Amino acid sequence: MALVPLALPAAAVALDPAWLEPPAADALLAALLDDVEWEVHRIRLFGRAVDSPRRSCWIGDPHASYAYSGTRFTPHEWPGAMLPVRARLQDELGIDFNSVLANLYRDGRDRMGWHRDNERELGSRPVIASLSLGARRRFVFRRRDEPARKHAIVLGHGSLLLMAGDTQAAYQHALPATAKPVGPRINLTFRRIGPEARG
Ligand SMILES: [Mn+2]
Repeated sequence: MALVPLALPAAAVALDPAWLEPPAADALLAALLDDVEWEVHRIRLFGRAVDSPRRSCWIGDPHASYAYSGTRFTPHEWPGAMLPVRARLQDELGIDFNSVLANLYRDGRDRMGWHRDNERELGSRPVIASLSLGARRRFVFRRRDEPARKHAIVLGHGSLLLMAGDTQAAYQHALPATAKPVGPRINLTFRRIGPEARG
């Protein structure tokens, strides 16, 4: 398969529904369920700190630290199972991703509300490569200047979603809860943290 651009005006989004073959995706999902230290992150919502409604882990090179709701996070070490994915992304996209926010949606109740991936360390036009493993879930975009119009896609096992250009500037995204009985989903969002965040 290959990355196919989505028709989202003012954004740069592309999807490869089968970036990883099912056996490779199965193996990576099983490894990461075991190997990642899944934590509850505190996030800011309307100015208040609340528990994020999913499990997460911040992973990256030692210098790729990250300020988040006033706290500076030192990244966890790369699990071995992620290294071939990082190398392949570098090879195919020419981007040296130095960090990953890994997210675990344990079942259909875990979710993420409307937000943008717009932390200052990412720069103004970040490239984010998002690999999905496990349960198929709906992922929704809405334009910030036209929030009533939503664009939903389905992110399945082994799919790769690329968000670049003005996607974060122009759109919010969300992963809604679902009442369907679904198993766990892991989402690896590869990012490049800029030098302004180092130190
Ligand atoms: Mn996000």
